[in-house]
Amino acid sequence: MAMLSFEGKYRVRGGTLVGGDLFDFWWGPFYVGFFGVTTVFFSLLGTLLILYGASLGHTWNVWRINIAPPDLSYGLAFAPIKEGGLWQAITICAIGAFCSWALRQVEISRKLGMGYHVPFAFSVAIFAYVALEVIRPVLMGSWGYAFPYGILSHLDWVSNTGYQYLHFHYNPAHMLAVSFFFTTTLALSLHGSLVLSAANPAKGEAMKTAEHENTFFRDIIGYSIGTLGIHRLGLFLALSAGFWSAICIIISGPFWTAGWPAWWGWWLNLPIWK
Ligand code: 07D
Ligand code: 07D
Ligand code: U10
Repeated sequence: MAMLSFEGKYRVRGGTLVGGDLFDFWWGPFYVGFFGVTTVFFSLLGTLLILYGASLGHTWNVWRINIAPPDLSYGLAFAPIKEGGLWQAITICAIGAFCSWALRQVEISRKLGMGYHVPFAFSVAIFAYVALEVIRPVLMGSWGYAFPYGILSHLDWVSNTGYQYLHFHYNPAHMLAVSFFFTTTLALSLHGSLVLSAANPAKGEAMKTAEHENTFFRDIIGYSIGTLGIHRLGLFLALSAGFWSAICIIISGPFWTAGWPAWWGWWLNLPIWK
């Protein structure tokens, strides 16, 4: 079915979580819905606040614009707008916008009668963000532990935070997250190249089938995970990468305060070495 006639069929009312029929319409290609309105509201307000924050700073160089969280001395209190309060307001807008976006994905999935895999997946990214900006700072008792909004300044934060634990690569959850990120790209390159090799043949040649794809992997490694299975695996790998990232930063500080190399002391202390 062509895209346009399909849209004509499915663009009917229903499936909304909030607001009933009120925002149940499309604006050009975009579904609006209650959460489309809240997305627009939070992202517009957040962007305006970032621009206001930039205007208070020393530079309009986009790489160097920086909106920092409050000083550690404010703890978990609200700070004056020019001393981190702006960062707090932007963070509320960001969480509002990300959650609205996820709920808009839920409404569109419901309209289409599809599973909630996409909003679930996006929620893991939101979890990683909330881990950095809310969960860890709250556990450590100050908003000052969160990362600042700025292209280069947020990189400085990652580097500084990493070196506070001497050698962040020794964080076991960071190891898991990094390995899952690497495996995700491996899986996507295997899948992308396999599908193209079968489904996009040279001119004049017949398109190959899923059987060819199965057989390729059976021949080369003795096992094929199957056409549905590779998508399940891909989703699992990518979500695990995000999940272990969130864990690796939540445990740094609240649950482990020494350098990460020292964590591996448990290995040296195993009774079998005595
Ligand atoms: C390709 C989808 C499109 C999205 C894009 C990002 C903005 C920010 C705002 C100036 C894959 C749009 C960018 C809206 C502009 C202001 C105030 C997604 C794609 C193109 N980072 N990070 C980048 C964010 C964190 C780290 C680039 C966001 C953590 C490192 C971009 C967040 C840590 C490096 C960016 C966030 C961290 C980057 C490219 C939120 C650990 C790089 C991103 C909300 C996760 C790379 C100069 C990309 C770079 C980079 C955005 C959080 C580490 C500016 C929105 C604190 C080490 N990050 N980041 O392609 O070149 O994502 O930096 O959590 O090397 Mg970052
Ligand atoms: C947080 C982004 C969420 C985004 C959302 C959406 C918009 C809209 C609009 C485009 C999580 C935003 C959308 C704004 C845009 C339009 C229209 C994703 C988030 C909700 N590290 N490290 C990680 C590696 C080192 C350190 C994660 C590798 C050093 C610290 C990942 C190496 C030191 C932290 C990772 C390496 C160090 C991390 C990041 C190599 C520094 C974290 C991915 C090869 C000296 C961070 C939760 C991630 C983390 C993190 C990889 C090196 C420190 C596993 C491969 C040794 C402090 N590192 N790292 O989390 O876990 O994405 O954050 O050397 O905090 Mg690391
Ligand atoms: C996949 C796939 C597959 C496909 C695919 C894909 C995965 C099966 C079949 C998809 C993949 C791709 C297309 C590949 C490329 C993708 C990437 C590399 C990922 C990264 C993507 C990007 C960088 C693009 C990002 C773009 C975005 C997010 C779009 C930006 C959107 C907007 C600007 C509008 C959003 C719309 C909203 C929020 C709702 C609708 C509302 C409006 C349009 C505005 C109208 C507003 C109102 C009616 C409300 C009024 C507003 C109010 C009240 C607020 C006012 C507030 C004030 C303060 C004034 O597997 O194979 O193929 O294709």
